[in-house]
Order: sequence, then C-alpha cells, then structure tokens
Amino acid sequence: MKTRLEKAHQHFRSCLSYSKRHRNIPTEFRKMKLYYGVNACSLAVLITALEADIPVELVKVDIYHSPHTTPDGSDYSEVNPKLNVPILEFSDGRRLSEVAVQLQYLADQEPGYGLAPDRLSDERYRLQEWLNYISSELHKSFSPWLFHSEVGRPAQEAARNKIAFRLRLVEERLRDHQYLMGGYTIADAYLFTILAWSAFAKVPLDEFPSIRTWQARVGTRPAVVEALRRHV
Ligand SMILES: N[C@@H](CCC(=O)N[C@@H](CS)C(=O)NCC(=O)O)C(=O)O
Repeated sequence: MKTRLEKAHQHFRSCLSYSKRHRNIPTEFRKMKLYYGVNACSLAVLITALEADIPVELVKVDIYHSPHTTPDGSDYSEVNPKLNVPILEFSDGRRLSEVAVQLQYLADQEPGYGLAPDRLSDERYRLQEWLNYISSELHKSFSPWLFHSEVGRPAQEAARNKIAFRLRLVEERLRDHQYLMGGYTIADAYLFTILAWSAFAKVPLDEFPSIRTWQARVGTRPAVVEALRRHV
C-alpha cells in the first residue's frame, strides 16, 4: 500500500514527465495545415485536432472537380500525389497522409487527452483494429456513392449490403459500450465521420439503435460541433 505522500510524489512525477514530453515537441510540429474537402473524411482529423487542442490551419481542396485544386488555384497533386484528402502538413514542409495514421499522430502529440491508449499497450492494438476496420471495411465501401456514382445501382446495392453486415458488429459493440473502446477515442471520431454519409448514401441506420444513440452522443461533443461548423 502506498502512503498518501508516496501517491502525491508519484502524481507530481507523472505531471512533470507529462509537461517535459509536452515541452519536447518542437513548436514547428505544432503548427500544421490540414488540407480538407467538404463532406470528406478530413472531418475526423479536424475533430481530433480540436479534441487535443492542437491548432491547425485549414486549406480547402476542391475534390469534386479534376484536377483537384486549392483556393489559390494550385494543383493539389503537388501536395498529395495520391490525390485525396486529408493531408497534414508540418511547418517544415513534411506531409502525412492516411486518416488512421494522422489521427494517431495527433492523439500522440497530446497523450493527456486520452484520445488513444499508450503506444505498445494491448489496448493500442485494439484501437488499431477498429481504425483499420473503419478504414478498409467501412470508409472505402462508401466511396462508390460519394465519388463514383457512375458505378451504377447493382454495385451500390452490393456495397450497401456489405456495409449493413459490417455495421452489425459495431452495433453489438455499442450495445454495452458508450464508445468503441469504452471511453471516447479517435476511433469514434473516424466512425462518426464515415457514418455521417449514411443519409446521403442511403444506408438506413434504423436497424442499429445503439449506433444511433452513440451518434447522438458523439455529435454533441464540443469538438465535434465546432469541427462541423468549420469543415465547410
Ligand atoms: N486512404 C485514404 C483515403 C482518403 C479518401 O478516401 N479521401 C477522399 C475523401 S473522404 C478523397 O479525397 N476523395 C477524392 C478523390 O479520391 O479524388 C485515407 O485514409 O486518408
């Protein structure tokens, strides 16, 4: 059993090491640009930056016309040869792509906010399991309707059925968990962003009451409300 004094010392030491970690982050890494697209998955990254109190400058990309351009008319392919958003750009010019990676990057800059479990912990791998599932099984299944309606109805219907099947697993999880990992994490920001497309993509969520309750819960978080306001 630890005495109260020992506990106080332990708390003090952990505060010190937190603020040391915080100080060690070079300031240039803390001023980032976020290239985003209206109604795009970049919303998850903005939500997370706001949750973690990390300032980002927003740069809108017109992803609905080819070539994709930024507000000054520049060709976005020079920023991201993958031609998609989001991109996080650091002030030294380095860039990071892929939502699931960007979310973890931001969460790791400010571990005190608890947006992701500690790196190397078992829980971190559980989080990555969700991030990967959202990215590969859900996010990309929505794309045929959002960006490629020319694929036609049969392809759309097949994707809808796949999404419904994959959401059953999410529904089960949320039946007895407030958030995907128990407490709120970046996986919730990502899933919330993808499921915001369900009305537009005509993916009914009526058979998923727990998902709908969770959506309402996530949707009232101040960072989410603010991100929705800015991500236009
Ligand atoms: N694998 C990428 C996919 C990003 C992605 O699909 N972005 C979409 C918006 S949600 C996009 O920019 N689409 C425009 C295009 O591909 O031309 C990631 O996870 O960041």
